[in-house]
Amino acid sequence: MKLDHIGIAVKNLEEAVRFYRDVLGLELEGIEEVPEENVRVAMFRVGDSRIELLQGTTQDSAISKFIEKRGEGIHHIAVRVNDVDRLAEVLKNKGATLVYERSKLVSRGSRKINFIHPKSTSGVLLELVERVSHE
Ligand code: CMX
Repeated sequence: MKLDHIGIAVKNLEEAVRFYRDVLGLELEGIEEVPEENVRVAMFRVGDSRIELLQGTTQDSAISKFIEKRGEGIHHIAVRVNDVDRLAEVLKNKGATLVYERSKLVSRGSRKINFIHPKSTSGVLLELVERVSHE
């Protein structure tokens, strides 16, 4: 596993981008909407890893609910894996609670994701990300 990114829940993406890009000086890779997860995200490169800012686009989005309960802040840590479905099966067999029964294909098919519930990980939502190659 490699650290893919750290996800930060924000109320206002544009405002947060101004801080991370213009004040901190991080390189903005892009801003995109991820409708499968009801979020808009901004991705910044930090060395070999990234920081992802997420704003919910609906009231029932996981990000909106998180901010309502806990305020802005670190929402998840994402690790890159080779085969998210196979790993999810292995982890389930070892007693971990996965959030999705099946992984989700997001960002126009470029990423397959699933999450390990914070109750399995001592309180941290852990995202598993497989980068899908279309070669
Ligand atoms: N980190 C740590 N703990 C969290 C958490 C988070 N992100 N979200 C919820 N929790 C905790 C709550 O504090 C609560 O703890 P207590 O029981 O001790 O109070 C417990 O988990 C249950 O909280 P909840 O508000 O009832 O939350 P839900 O069970 O409704 O939802 C979760 C939690 C993880 C299943 C939901 O957020 C989810 O489905 N997440 C996966 C999808 C997602 O996060 N998408 C956004 C990111 C998309 C992307 O990266 O592209």
